[in-house]
Amino acid sequence: MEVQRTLVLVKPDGVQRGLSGAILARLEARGLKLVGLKLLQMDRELAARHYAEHQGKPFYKGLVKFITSAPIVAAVLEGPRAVEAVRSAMGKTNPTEAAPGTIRGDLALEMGRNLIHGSDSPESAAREVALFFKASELVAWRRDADPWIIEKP
Ligand code: IDP
Ligand code: MG
Repeated sequence: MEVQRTLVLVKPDGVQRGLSGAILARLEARGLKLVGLKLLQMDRELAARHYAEHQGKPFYKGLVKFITSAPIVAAVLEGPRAVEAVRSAMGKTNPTEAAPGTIRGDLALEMGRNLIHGSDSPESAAREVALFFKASELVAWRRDADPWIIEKP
């Protein structure tokens, strides 16, 4: 199984609502391994680079205003097919369409307040991880529980 790294952001609504720990706990409990973690407030430049694919869309200005409005928690998670594992745990972009049991489906109501970002492909993940973390801030570590989570660690 392909081991991947993916970028997760607990967005400003998640931090302001005190849900950073609850959101990360769900991903950790699933078996994903933390290899990077920080609290920061995004500036407009970082927001523009992170959301470059959405520039020009009707929701773009509001999205940048929102994502820069308060601190976020940035995390890099590692595991087999981590990109897809995080995306499925997040649920659909529009929380009212996100399945119960997903982070958005359980904890959010609106598209513009959907709590979490997760990279949508391994290529996006590589680009996005590099936006938020220096190589020296990522920690490669051996987790003792790995054989109980991953068949061939
Ligand atoms: P994703 O976060 O599920 O990957 P994207 O389509 O990449 O969804 O959109 C990025 C973010 O932009 C969404 O998470 C959401 O916060 C916001 N967004 C996307 N579409 C809309 C919209 O139609 N209205 C308001 N906000 C939107
Ligand atoms: Mg996206």
